[in-house]
Amino acid sequence: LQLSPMEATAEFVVESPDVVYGPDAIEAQYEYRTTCVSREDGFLKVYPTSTRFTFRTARQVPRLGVMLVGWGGNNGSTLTAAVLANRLRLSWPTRTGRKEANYYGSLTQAGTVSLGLDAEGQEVFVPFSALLPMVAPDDLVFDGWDISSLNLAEAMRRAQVLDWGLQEQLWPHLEALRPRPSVYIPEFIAANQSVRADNLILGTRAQQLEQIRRDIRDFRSSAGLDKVIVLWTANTERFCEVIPGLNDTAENLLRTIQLGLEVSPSTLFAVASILEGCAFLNGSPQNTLVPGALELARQRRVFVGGDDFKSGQTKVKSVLVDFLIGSGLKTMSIVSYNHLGNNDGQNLSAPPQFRSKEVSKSSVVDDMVQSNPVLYAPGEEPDHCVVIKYVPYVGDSKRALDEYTSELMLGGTNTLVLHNTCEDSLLAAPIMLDLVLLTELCQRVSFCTDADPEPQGFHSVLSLLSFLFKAPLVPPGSPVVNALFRQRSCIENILRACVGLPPQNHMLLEHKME
Ligand code: NAI
Ligand code: DG6
Repeated sequence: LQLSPMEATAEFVVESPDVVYGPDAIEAQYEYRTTCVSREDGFLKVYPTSTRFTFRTARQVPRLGVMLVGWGGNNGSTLTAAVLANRLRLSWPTRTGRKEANYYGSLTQAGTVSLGLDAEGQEVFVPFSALLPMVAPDDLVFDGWDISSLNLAEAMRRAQVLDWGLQEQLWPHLEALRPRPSVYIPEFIAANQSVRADNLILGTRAQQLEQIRRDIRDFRSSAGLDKVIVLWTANTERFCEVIPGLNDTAENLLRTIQLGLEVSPSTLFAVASILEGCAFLNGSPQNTLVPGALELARQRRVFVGGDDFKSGQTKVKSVLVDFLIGSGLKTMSIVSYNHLGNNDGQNLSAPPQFRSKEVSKSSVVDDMVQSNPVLYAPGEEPDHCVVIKYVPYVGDSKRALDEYTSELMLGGTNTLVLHNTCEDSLLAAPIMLDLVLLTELCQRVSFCTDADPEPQGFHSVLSLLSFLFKAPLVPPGSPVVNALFRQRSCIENILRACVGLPPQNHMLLEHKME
């Protein structure tokens, strides 16, 4: 039997004097080579630079708990079901044959990286998850909150995402899981959501904050966890106004909560998580992480990430427009229609919630346009239109139709039309998984440079997660990258750096010589 390189081995060690595998940590010396550009006398001067980093990655993988806000929604119930189905190695009959549980759609679980060339000059691939010690998704422990009291089995049935044969097997395992009561402030989500709001934390904003914090502590201790990560996958809220004195600084935001002034439920959850030292990730488009929340995260050295899972249409857009503009074609119009019939679609049928989604879906080509001053004059950008309609019959099976029109040379026009149909939650769930696994890994990485030997972690705004978000949050002053494969390379190359491997350069010079 001829084993492919991937089948033969998934584990590897880096044999280098720059990499030390200690009992507690992997330590790698790494030369970060980049360039610095300066504008001098109307001329661009480019200076190659090099900085020596030491990366340290703790090897001990913790027992990790994940708390989902919106646990009983389509994404929340689907992710929980997916992990259980994998843990239990479930299979079930469908009209096209038996299916087995897997983690398709997850970068860490189903993606691979090339380690280099073997003696025959062929690339050797390993699973992404083999790059560094990561929590195994089957070992995750779930808990969470929902304004709807249905248990997770009933929530799975309401979502109508999974095949019946799988639902039946999962039912007894999910039935015992019941979302904790949550914070419902009707003006932040669509009025059509009020019918499911029967599981609520009452009291003042300050009391609600304290209850969420108690919930996190209770989960951590009752499940015997080392760490908890909180992920917002509840309904899209309307944007909240950023107002000086209200939510612009950590101090003002905490005072606002104490005084019971306006704060969104998602921001309350973010503040509670940060105060409990738990990373908080925002899977919806609204501006949960207001400046005050970002400052609090920085003060407490807690990771935050957002916004809005990048799952389907936007993911394709961040590849396609990169391809078009990267190839020198001038994209002039992008029109994206969606229709879907799940509860997310119903909530988005209200204008303020749609507006949040429209903003995050529309921002995703900015970096590609700005990267090409040959094609676009300053301030010039393609027309970009986003439409979302609620069509109950199609349920979670979202339809996305896109039209891209670009200018070719000599007055030509190129129009591309795409139609994508898929279960929205089956795209989102593996992304949620990657978010928590990568965030947890980043919590175990520290680094220092020769110039600054004091070990530090990544910035509290974890922009390494950009691959997984439509509107990536980045530290102040940092460029926002939307192009999908630049985002993927960022994750891959930083993880490679942690084991002393050079960035993936795709040059394959070995094969370009006689
Ligand atoms: P869903 O509507 O099925 O689930 C949301 C859940 O949140 C519901 O069970 C609802 O009762 C609950 N909820 C609402 N307000 C809450 C609160 N304050 N506290 C606790 N629970 C609350 O929606 P779905 O499909 O699961 O999507 C969840 C979020 O993820 C939405 O904001 C959606 O826009 C976003 N998203 C979804 C993507 C996908 O592909 N499915 C991709 C990108 C973002
Ligand atoms: C309508 O587009 C509903 C939305 O919640 C999307 O399904 C979700 O944001 C996924 O969007 P995309 O563009 O990543 O497929």
